[in-house]
Amino acid sequence: MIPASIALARILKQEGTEFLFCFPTTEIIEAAAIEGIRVITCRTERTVTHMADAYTRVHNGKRIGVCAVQAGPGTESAFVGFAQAFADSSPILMVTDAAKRNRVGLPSLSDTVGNYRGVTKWADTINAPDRVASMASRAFTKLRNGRRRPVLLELPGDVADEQIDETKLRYVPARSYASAADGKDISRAIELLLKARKPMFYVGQGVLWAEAAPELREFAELVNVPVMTTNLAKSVFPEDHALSLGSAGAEVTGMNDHFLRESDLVFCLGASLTQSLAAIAIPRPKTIVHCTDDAGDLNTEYHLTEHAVIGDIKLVLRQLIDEARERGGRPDDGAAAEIAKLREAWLAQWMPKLTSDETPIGPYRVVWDLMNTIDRSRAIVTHDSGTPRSHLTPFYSAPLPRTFLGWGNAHQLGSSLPLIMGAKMAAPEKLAVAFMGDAAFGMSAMDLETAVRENIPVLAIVMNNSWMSTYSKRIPEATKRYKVGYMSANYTDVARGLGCQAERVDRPSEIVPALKRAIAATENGQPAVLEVMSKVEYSSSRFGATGP
Ligand SMILES: Cc1ncc(C[n+]2csc(CCOP(=O)(O)OP(=O)(O)O)c2C)c(N)n1
Ligand SMILES: [Mg+2]
Repeated sequence: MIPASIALARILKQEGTEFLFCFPTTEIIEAAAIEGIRVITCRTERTVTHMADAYTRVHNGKRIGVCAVQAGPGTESAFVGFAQAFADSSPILMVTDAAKRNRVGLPSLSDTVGNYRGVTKWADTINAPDRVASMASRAFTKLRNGRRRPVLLELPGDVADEQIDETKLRYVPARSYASAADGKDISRAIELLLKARKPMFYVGQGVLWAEAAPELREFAELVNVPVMTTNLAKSVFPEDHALSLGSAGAEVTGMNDHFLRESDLVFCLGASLTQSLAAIAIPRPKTIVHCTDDAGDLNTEYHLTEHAVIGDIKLVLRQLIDEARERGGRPDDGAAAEIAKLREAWLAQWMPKLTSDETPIGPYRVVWDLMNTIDRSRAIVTHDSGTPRSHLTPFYSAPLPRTFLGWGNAHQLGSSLPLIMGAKMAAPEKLAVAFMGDAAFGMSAMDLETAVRENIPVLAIVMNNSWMSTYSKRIPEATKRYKVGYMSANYTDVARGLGCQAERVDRPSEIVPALKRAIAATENGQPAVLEVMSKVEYSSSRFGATGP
């Protein structure tokens, strides 16, 4: 006989759980430790959920990030991370406790399941020990199939302690299933593509989750169509490829702006077409072909979608390739040459900022130096909210899938540090970099201590402009009278106090050497912080016609 909590921990192991991201306490923490799952304690529940989120993303959902916090204060504090994982469609699992059976429904207790309904695909209570296996199976089936979204399971303390017969505990890990599309829909999609005057691909993160980057590339090259990705999908198509238009969220590359305006057909692959800071709106009128695995995405942001293809995007891409090849592909209409010219003109316009020697240091110079110093094919780089996202995402060129972590339909300030920590847990061999502002740092920096304690050697680049520059223009009176948005500290001292290697740089010439020392520290197992004394930089690569 074994307690129900041990049974659940064994099931988690069968589902491939290596780590339990947690803040004490709830019964599954002790059970997981007994069963040999490494338990990682963070400083806040928000970090717990963000780490699980990025861990899942980097594994493309093949391994699920699992977290555990206490019901009540813990689940209320973890809500932030769930809201973000839900908005970005990232499947994570939370296991928490709940009221004992003889106290269910009392008004003093928080209704976790009720509160989490809006940020989970499924939230429920394991209310009897013999339901552990069936409810865990249902949870992992939902996490691995259909729309990817978080799940919460409550394991109340009294249920957790009840004994079950382990010989009767049979568990088969949940797998995912994929269906191809209707052949008629594929034919029509290719017909529209082949007769378009100037088509473009609008690629969403579904292609990343389906691990369909090779098929995407094959299709783009076969039909000679330029490829735009959303920020969430950034890195799924090599951004140094001749057909790459780069990414487009709130900020847009010059190439994307041009094609979004000029194209007659926007052919969407693995995108929900949600408009947000992480995914740009499509200017209308325009013909839209929408390939998604979720029919619920259709005619949501855009009504009058011309045509849709419903199916798993990896299988759909293969069907599209076969159909297009049968029809002889699509001739080269000079798209690559046009993109090259547009890229050159756009970069020429930004090069003075990207290579600026000014002080305080301009953020674009940091982006440029970072890009040209690190081995981007062996890194994962992510941005925070605010102007760091604006400065980094359009210009950073990501060469391989998941070398960049775009996020942010809910764009929680301060997420980049816990996200990059979770990413590093999933891919310890990669250099893991978060690019963040000073206000963002204030929201999550205490978890650098977690990074030090748990040996998660990430690098945080903190742009210290002593300001929430994002909003300073919108609150001039509040700023003048009450200094709203102004904040100042020595973050290098803070980071050193938490056990990191840390340096503050004032001059542009110091960036690269300091970056190299920080990277060396991470390679020796120590988390690092590079604090850049930076100017407030308002300009960003936004365009009226295609901006949010
Ligand atoms: C939790 C949360 N609260 C508020 C916001 C709104 N917000 C977005 S950016 C920002 C200020 C960012 O300041 P900082 O990190 O210093 O970056 P900067 O814009 O100065 O480069 C705020 C308050 C948010 N995204 N998340
Ligand atoms: Mg700032």
